Amino acid sequence: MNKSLLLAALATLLSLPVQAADSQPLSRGEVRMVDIASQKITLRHGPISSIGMPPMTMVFEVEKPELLEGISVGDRVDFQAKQQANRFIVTELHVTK
Ligand SMILES: [Cu+2]
Repeated sequence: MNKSLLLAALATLLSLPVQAADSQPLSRGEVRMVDIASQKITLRHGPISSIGMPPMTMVFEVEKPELLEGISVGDRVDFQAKQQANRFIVTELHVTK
């Protein structure tokens, strides 16, 4: 294998985790509490594969306050969350019909 092929193969390998993170499926949840003032939402959620979390009920921060617009207790939602140290942050949130 020549050097440029090797570099191309390496670049492909290195880019894989990024692509996998982008294509993570949304997780399912049900809204238990919405706290607009502190930008937090309590969800009873299913498994979150992107951060390896089993189903539970817990509080998340939201990345942007707009994510909480139109969200009510009892809504079923699809969402995406990320972990930053010991903080869990919702980055995407949609009510499912
Ligand atoms: Cu959890």
